[in-house]
Amino acid sequence: MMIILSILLLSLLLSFSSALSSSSSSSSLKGSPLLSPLATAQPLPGQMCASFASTAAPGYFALYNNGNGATYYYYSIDTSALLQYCPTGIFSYHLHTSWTNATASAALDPTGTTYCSAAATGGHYDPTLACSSSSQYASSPCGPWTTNACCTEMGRTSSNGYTYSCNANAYIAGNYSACELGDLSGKFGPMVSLNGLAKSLLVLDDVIPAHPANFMENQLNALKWSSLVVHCASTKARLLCAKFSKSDLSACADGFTQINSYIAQSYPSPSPSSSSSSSTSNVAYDTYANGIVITFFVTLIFGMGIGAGGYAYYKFRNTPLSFQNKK
Ligand SMILES: [Cu+2]
Repeated sequence: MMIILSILLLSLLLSFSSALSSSSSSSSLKGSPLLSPLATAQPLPGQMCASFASTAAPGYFALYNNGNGATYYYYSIDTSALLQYCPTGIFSYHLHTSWTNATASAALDPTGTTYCSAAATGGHYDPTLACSSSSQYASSPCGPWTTNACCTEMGRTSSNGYTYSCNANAYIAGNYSACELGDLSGKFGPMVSLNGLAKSLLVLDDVIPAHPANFMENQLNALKWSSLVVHCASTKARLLCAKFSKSDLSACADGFTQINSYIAQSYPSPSPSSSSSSSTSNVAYDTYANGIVITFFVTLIFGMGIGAGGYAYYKFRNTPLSFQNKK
């Protein structure tokens, strides 16, 4: 009997030591890949930045596509140099289809005829044919049509009784198809200059954004999106423009911090992609993993106890009565 108890005790000790080593190794394996994107400042695949740092209206427009269908925007632009050209201080802004400037990545263009012109930055990115008068397809054919503009062929022109009705209230309420994908001020409301600064009051959370696969840097072709153009809302004059970049993100660092903070607060559950996981979700993962390990070994020890009891009972039943009486 003493030999059996010694073997049981030894096996219990071995299972405890393996429990400790496996739980510590599992938590380190869980922790490191989830924490590494937070520890290093590597650009995330969906991050893009339109930097106005080189212009008289310095600032940035940060864009982050999370790869799961949502895109977030955050901007901050010193608008004091724009007010002389747009005294209302109210600006519209859009994703445009082109960026053909070889010498500049951004420009303040008071006449709107050089860097930000239609020839240089194209029209609004509009693959769903919402067709404002500034749509890329307001003047270009598409699909099977080769002569007339696509919006004309679709009957989406004012002369045909069509009204472009995109506005922020309707967009938030779910009327997504009313807006061109690139009409960001239509979706979220205009940029407003306060004391010479136009800044996001909130991170803008776009559920029907421009597709990242249709982004192309330095694009000459009018089918994709490449740039951000800021207009005076009352005159539509193209005052400020910049190309988006995937590689030069430094000007947008504060914007990405704001966006990451918003995502962590608004969507705290762990994401399938490790890139947007927060430290809170790591704690949840590790607690969950440790819970499984502890439950497993408690069950194992309980099962071994029942087994040992059953074996002792079996031995007792099968021991001759004469031996039992001697003990
Ligand atoms: Cu525009």
